[in-house]
Amino acid sequence: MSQMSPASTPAKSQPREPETIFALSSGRGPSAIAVVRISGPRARFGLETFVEKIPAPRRAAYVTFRDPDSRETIDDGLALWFPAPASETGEDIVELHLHGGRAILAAVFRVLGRIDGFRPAQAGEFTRRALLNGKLDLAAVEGLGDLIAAETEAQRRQALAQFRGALSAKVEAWRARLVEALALVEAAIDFSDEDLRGDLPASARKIAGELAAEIKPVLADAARGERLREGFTVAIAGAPNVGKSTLLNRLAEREAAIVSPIPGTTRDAIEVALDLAGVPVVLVDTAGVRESNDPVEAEGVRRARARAAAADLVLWLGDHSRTDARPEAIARNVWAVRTKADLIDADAQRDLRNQGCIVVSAKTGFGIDELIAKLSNEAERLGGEPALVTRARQRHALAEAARHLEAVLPAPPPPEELIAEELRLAARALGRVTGRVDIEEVLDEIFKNFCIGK
Ligand SMILES: Nc1nc2c(ncn2[C@@H]2O[C@H](COP(=O)(O)OP(=O)(O)OP(=O)(O)O)[C@@H](O)[C@H]2O)c(=O)[nH]1
Ligand SMILES: [Mg+2]
Repeated sequence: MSQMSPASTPAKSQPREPETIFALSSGRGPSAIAVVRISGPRARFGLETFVEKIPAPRRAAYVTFRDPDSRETIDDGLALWFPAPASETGEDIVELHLHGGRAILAAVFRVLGRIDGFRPAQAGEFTRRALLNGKLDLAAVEGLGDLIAAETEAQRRQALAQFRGALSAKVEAWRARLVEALALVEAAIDFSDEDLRGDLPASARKIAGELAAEIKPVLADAARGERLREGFTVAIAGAPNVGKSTLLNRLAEREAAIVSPIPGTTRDAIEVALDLAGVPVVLVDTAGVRESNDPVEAEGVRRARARAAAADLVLWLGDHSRTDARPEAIARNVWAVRTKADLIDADAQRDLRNQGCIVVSAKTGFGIDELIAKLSNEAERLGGEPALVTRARQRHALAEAARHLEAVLPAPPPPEELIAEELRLAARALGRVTGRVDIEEVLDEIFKNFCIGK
C-alpha cells in the first residue's frame, strides 16, 4: 500500500505490460453515485491503495475509501473486483461506486494518477481493450455505441440486438460456410489428376449461390437500419404563410419557430426531434417557397428546396388561399396537407379529403391526431423494424461479399483458381464486418464517437 511513486521518480519502463487506465464511467456529476472504473494489470493494486480488504470477485462490498498518504477517509461506498479474463475488458477490472461529488472524484483521481503505470483512459479505451482482447467484435462495439446513444425504443431494440450479436452471428455463420466452399475448391485444385474428386467446384459454387441469395435480401432493406440510427426526416414545405411553422409548433408542442401573418417569416430550416411510436423523427420547418428578390429569403428558399428534396417524407402544405404546385425536385414521398381547416366549412373539408388531402387546423388541433397517427405509421414502416445492417461500413462489406460470390455463379464456370480467389475475397469482406480482418483500418473511425469512460 505504500508503493506510491513520488512524482519525481521516473516510472520504470515496462514495455510489454499495458498501462492501467481509469476513468469516470458514469455521467458527469454532481450525482448521487459515480462509478470509477480501473482496468489493467495493476487494477487490483489501485483498489488496495484505497481499501483494507479486496472484496470477493464479482461481489459488491461496502468499504471505506481512504487517502493512502493521510489515511483520511475520502468516502464510503461500494467496491467490485473482476479478475481477468472474466471481465468486460478481459483485463483485471475494479469498480469504485462513490458518491458523485466533484471533490470526492478529484481526490480519487489524484491518488490514482500518482500510481506507477496508471493513467486516465482515453475516449472509448475500455471498449477498445474489450475488442482487442476478443470480448466484443466490431459489430458489437458499434451496437454498444448505438445503445448508449439510443433515444427511442426502436433504436434501443436495434442497438441491443446488434450488441448481443444478431449481425455477427449471421455473418460468422455465412463465413463458416464460405470457408467450407473454399476448402472444396482448393481440394479440387490440389487433386486435379484424380478421378475421385467428383465435381467439387460445382458444390462450392452451389454454396456461393445460396449465400448470395441470403445476403442480398439483408441488403435490400432500404437502409432501414441506418435510418433508424439517424432519425427519419419529415420536411414541412409549401408556399409562404400557409401555416408551416404553426404546424411544426403544434407537432413539437412548443414554440420552436416564429409564426407571423407576414409571408416570408421563416428563413432558416428549423429542426425538431420527435419520438413517434419509438421511431426517431426529425421534423424540419422550411422557408415558404416563392420567387424573391431579397437575397436572404432567396437563400432560405434554396435551403427549403434542398431539405425537402433530401427528406424521407415531405408534407406539402397549402391553405384555402393558395396551394402551389410543388417543385419538380420534390417528387418522392409527398403528402398533400391542407391547413387552416377552421377557416372553411365541413363540405369544403370533405371535398378536400376526397381529393386525397390531409386536412388540419394547427390553430384548433383539428385533424392533428390523425396526422400524427399517419406519421407514426409511416415512421414505423420506414424505420420501425430493427434491421440487421445499421451502418454504411457493414453495408459496404456485405455488398462486396455478395459481389464476389456472384462472380463465381455464371455458366460456364470460371477457372478453379479464379473461383478460389473470389471466395477468398468474399470471406475477407465478411470478416471485415466483425473485425476478423482489417480491424486496424476502421478502429479510429469507430471509436471517434465514444466518450471517456466507455
Ligand atoms: N386560422 C388559422 N390561422 C393559422 C393556422 N395556422 C397558421 N395560421 C396563421 O397563418 C399565418 C402564417 O402562419 P405561419 O405558421 O407563420 O406560416 P408559414 O407557412 O410558416 O409562413 P412562412 O414562414 O412565412 O413561409 C399566421 O398568422 C398564423 O397565425 C390555422 O390553422 N388556422
Ligand atoms: Mg414559417
